[in-house]
Amino acid sequence: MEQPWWHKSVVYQIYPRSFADTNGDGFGDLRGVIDRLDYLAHLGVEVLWLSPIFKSPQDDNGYYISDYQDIDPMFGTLADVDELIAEGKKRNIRIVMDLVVNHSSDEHPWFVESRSSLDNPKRDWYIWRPAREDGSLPNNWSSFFSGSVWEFDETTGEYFMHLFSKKQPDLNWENPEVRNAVFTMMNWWLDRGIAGFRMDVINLISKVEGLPDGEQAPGHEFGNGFPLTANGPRLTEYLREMYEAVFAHRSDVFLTVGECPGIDVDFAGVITDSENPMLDMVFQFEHVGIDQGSSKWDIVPFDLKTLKKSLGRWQVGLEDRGWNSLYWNNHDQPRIVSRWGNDREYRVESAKLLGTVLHMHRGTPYVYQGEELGMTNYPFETIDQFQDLETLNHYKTVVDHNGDTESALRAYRRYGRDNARTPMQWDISVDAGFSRGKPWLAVNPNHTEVNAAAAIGDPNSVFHYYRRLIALRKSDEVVAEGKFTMLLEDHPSVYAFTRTLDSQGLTVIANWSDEPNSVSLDDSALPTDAVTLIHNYTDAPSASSEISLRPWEAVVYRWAR
Ligand code: TEU
Ligand code: CA
Repeated sequence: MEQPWWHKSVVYQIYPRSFADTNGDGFGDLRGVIDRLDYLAHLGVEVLWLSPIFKSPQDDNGYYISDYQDIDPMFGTLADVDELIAEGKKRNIRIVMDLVVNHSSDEHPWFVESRSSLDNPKRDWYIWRPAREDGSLPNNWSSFFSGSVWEFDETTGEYFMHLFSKKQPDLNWENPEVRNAVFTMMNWWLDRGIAGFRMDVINLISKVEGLPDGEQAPGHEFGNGFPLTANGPRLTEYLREMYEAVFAHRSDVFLTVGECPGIDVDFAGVITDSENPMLDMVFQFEHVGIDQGSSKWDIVPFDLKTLKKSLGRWQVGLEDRGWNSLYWNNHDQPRIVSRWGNDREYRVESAKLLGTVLHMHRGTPYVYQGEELGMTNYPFETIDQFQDLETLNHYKTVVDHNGDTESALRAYRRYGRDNARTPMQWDISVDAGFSRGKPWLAVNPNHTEVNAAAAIGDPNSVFHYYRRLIALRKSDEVVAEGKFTMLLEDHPSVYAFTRTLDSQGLTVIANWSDEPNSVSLDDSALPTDAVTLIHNYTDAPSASSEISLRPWEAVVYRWAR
């Protein structure tokens, strides 16, 4: 059977606000993306996922849309999008849009109408409930961004639901008019020439029946509705309906990826099963939660064995059915080389190791802007340096409850989303060539060392290493399709696995550590006549039963039997 094109492609995520600013207002724009297409083509990526560029009051930086069929003036115009699509096509780069339809902005005309009266025809387009009989909130769920999911609206005396901020009211997918409006809008975009959608929190669109209270930990003001309402009862029905209404009758040029926090591997297999099409792949969060506790701000030490267990289970679980996205970074996660690598002495080596491990898995890899340069977390110190509403809302609740602001700050420095959102580092000039105005968020001072111009000029840079990884997926069938087998599961600091396809095989060995390590592998895991395919030091250890690895050394061998 012929495999879909995106088995061999790498997706590059652009956070347009922070990518390249061409008019000096301090915000990146579409013209900036168009100007950098040659850079992206040089890297070898074939799909660009743009974080939302639609009209938005920008409360959650665009994840909060007031017109799905227009572009926010901050980013440009529809004509710019058309030009981006056309210029992309010339370079074999497809454009994928971010579809944010679990919720809209509270300034979307749909919501403005919905809140205007109890009998407005759009009333039922959102999730409205009266207070409970005792006057309490309709249920006890907490929002992702602190506080209750319910916001009281004076006009009609009822509450509306918002799983995220109160400016992000949830759409009521139970209403077929809502679904039709969304599908019509999706078709409009595809007809315009975009190549698919990344679907924001798509597994939250079907809410649990009756909206029952969630479990409430002692001393907590709210309960946790998330496990109840993620992957809800009508999700597969809605996704099938979407597939039929939008994708079924188009030729195979698009890509659909569902952002699905809290999904498990079996259900991911169901919704990405090509026999019963819904989505092409999921973007799941299990592996990026392993160093966080019950809240994302609880710091848990990183444990490589836990990471192997998680990624390994997803590799095996989707072996026969379904498909997964592979990523370390996005606009919501801290920079991977700071999180799980060593962003000081071994920044380059560990960034390459992380790229090797990820790109040699089975699935579709995602590169988040700047990851290909080994960009690091920002040296945040004080709360006024942060801009993300998630961080600021959380800080406010800590202060209101006389909590420990120092430990909260420690968590924001480590996991805060602003780490991923500092401007792209293009060159050594002031503000890294991102903007000639004042950037909306400070540029990392290390841009004098870590920047695209320097990386392109250095054949040993992280950039050129990523180029080679991306090219390998295209040229090597085993990278794209091979079966995954974990090796050395219990080793605390070496990540190793094989990929096999018929008589061909790859062996990946990565020393995830500041210390040297040596491992022994038998002939079935690594034949001694294997040759090196890619490695992150200038020379590589030759294949043998005993391999010694330097700090953060990663090597991939190729062999045939
Ligand atoms: O994120 C949804 C999501 O999975 C959250 O748990 C996310 O990890 C959040 O950042 C918590 O730290 C999506 C978008 O990627 C995010 O940027 C938006 O803020 C959110 O939806 C609401 O649209
Ligand atoms: Ca701009």
